[in-house]
Amino acid sequence: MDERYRSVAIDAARRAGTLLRSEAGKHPQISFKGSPTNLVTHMDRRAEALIIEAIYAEFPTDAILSEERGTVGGPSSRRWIVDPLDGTTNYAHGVPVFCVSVALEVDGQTRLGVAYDPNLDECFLAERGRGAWLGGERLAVSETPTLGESLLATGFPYSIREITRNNLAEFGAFSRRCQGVRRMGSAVLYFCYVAAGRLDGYWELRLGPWDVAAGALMVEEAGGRVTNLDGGPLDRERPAVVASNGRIHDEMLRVLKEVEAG
Ligand code: 2AM
Ligand code: CA
Repeated sequence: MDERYRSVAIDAARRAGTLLRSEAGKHPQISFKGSPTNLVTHMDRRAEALIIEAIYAEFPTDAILSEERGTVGGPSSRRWIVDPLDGTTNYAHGVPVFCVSVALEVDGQTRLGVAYDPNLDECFLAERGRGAWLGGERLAVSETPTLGESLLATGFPYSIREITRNNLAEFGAFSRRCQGVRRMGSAVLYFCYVAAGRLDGYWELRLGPWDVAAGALMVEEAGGRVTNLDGGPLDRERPAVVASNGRIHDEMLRVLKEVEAG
């Protein structure tokens, strides 16, 4: 991947994250996207504008898919996928667990992923075929061999109040079988933590493409495995995901199957 793509992605994610952090805790203006649990703040939009402008300044003919604006520009073989603020609910409540995610797809394949956590000043980078990195350190998934010894994470869909398959049964089943299930509120950071070996696995039933693009590459490049709930490839538009160190993956899939079967 050309050096320029990497530096634009890192620079845009870092600048947006720094902006978010500098405004954090200052009573954000909150509005709702279709349901009372799906929040957006004016800061999601300010961070998004900064990233889109940074990409367009360098690559004016590229397409961009970003969470709040949808698709802009293109068509082009290059598509940037942006979540300007992953962890909006945390942000709106003043909890310092959120990040910025920028990925680049070429001909439908993710090539580059950056996730920046401004609270810990951690910038995660993955490039297809070149590994996943945190600063100068190459990331590798954990070697935890069994579900019983593992630490997992998950999240719940915004439609939790309306739908029956809302992940609460799965949450219970995994909680009884592993060392703990964390629920931090940022999908992108879960992927990064699986890549870094901090978590052994992560699953979630309903995400957007911007929650997954950079993170899934991060886990794969760190030697882990990312699939849908059946063990197959991700649905790119409406992904349901299981991401793990690989070793506990089949056990995780089996638990999901058992819960689905009732
Ligand atoms: P967000 O903060 O960018 O909205 C919570 O488990 C995590 O999953 C957050 O990263 C949140 O992203 C995302 N998320 C939760 N429900 C979602 C849904 N229905 N569609 C897309 N992303 C979702
Ligand atoms: Ca978001």
